[in-house]
Amino acid sequence: MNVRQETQELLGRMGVPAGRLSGGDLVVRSPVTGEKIAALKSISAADAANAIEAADKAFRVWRNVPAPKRGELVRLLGEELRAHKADLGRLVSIEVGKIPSEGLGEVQEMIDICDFAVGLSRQLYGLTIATERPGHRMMETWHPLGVVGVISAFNFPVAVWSWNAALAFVCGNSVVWKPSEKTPLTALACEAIFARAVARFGDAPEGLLKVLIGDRAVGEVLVDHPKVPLVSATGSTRMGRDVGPRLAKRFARAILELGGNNAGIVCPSADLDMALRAIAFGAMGTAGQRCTTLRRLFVHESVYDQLVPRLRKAYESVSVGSPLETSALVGPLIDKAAYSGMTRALEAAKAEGGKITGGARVENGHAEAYYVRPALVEMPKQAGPVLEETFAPILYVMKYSDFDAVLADHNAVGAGLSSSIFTRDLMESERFLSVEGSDCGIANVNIGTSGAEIGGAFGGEKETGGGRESGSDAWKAYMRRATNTVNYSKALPLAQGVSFDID
Ligand code: UN1
Repeated sequence: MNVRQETQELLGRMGVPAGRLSGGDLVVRSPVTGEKIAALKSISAADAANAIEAADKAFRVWRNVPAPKRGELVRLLGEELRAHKADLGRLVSIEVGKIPSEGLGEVQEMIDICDFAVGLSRQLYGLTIATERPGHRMMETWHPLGVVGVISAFNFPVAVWSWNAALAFVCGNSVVWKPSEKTPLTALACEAIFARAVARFGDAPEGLLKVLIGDRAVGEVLVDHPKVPLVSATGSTRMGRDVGPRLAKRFARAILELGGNNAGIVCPSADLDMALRAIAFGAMGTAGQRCTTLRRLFVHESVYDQLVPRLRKAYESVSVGSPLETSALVGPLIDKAAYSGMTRALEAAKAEGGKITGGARVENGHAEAYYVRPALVEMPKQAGPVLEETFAPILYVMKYSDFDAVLADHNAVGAGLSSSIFTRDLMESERFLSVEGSDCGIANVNIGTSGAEIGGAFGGEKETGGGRESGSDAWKAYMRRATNTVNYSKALPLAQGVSFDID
């Protein structure tokens, strides 16, 4: 099987010419085999700034297009994604190493957000508000914002872009996208697919979407550019600590979607068959490389000995292998650095008394591909690496006896993205969802931490960054709100009863 050739064919079918794939400085490898599949040219800082200027020009035209008409462009984007779902899903598998159903699932998530955004394009509502003054009317108007910068991570290389872009476009904005340097090919594919939608739409301004291929320096141009009023950045907490203050310094808005250290609690009344399946997908799916991956599991002492041996068995038997050639459930890690991070965390866990099942590297005949068996680590307590996010398939399991104590442990980490509880006891589930319960942006009952639908707002608290993307009213972050007070009377009453009468 020739991965490089297949990559070229897939990209060709989606509209990316082969000439763009070679001769550049940015080497792209497939984690499936470790082989080089492209070498793209990085954009210079000056050209990145020019791209932002072009996107700003496009914004000034696009903002005047009625929102439902803007929705039509996103509807066409959804159609093009449907038409190219198989190819783009396969390319996600090649570039990220996702198993086929997850590669396709990622594209489905893009289609779903397009559908959502089309409906939203007729629902960008503001309030009307009772005023204290006679003959006056007060209302809110939501206006387009400007150029929306999107910085995306390797693990959801296209879906996260689409959550931002689909909303940004219907909200009247243009988009400048800096994809992860580990996954620029899927970004080029999206650029080409979007260009098809634009061609069918007819009169969209040039520059509505700009893709900046390059490394951190290119991302910095986007973060620091005065014509970018909002940057939505997905990645590590370390990245967010850099990006957040830079945006704050110039009073730009940030949507930060950073690390997660997501936990599940299995209570005495839990349906253990269901919990087992949810835990397996949450912890081992996507080779542990979702920001919503289940990383910590608290199991009540009364069910620990029923559940954990079954989990161990699942870890021992899960299939690990090439997502392109086998039906394995666990594909490769993204690169060597991810593998080293996993090894380091497992060593640290061992030093803290952790008992490890799995975790070894799986040879697959490619020296530069990093396949591992997912690791289940039974820990005596929550300490050391359990408190950190390691972007790899490691699940730390701990025993608990007291519900209040486990809620405290649940929340005693830096990140606050996703969480779940398995219980049939209403008081436990409601307490978990209450203000004293999970402190995360996502709190679930009897389903796992990962695999959220686009209809809800996606994001988390604390070191996860506080941003919300995708559904619900997340669109409001992509627009600016004006409060309008209109006087249709002949008098000029001042608010709060103030008098200021000039002759
Ligand atoms: C991410 O890992 O950055 O909820 C996003 C989920 C997916 C998105 C994950 N819908 O797992």
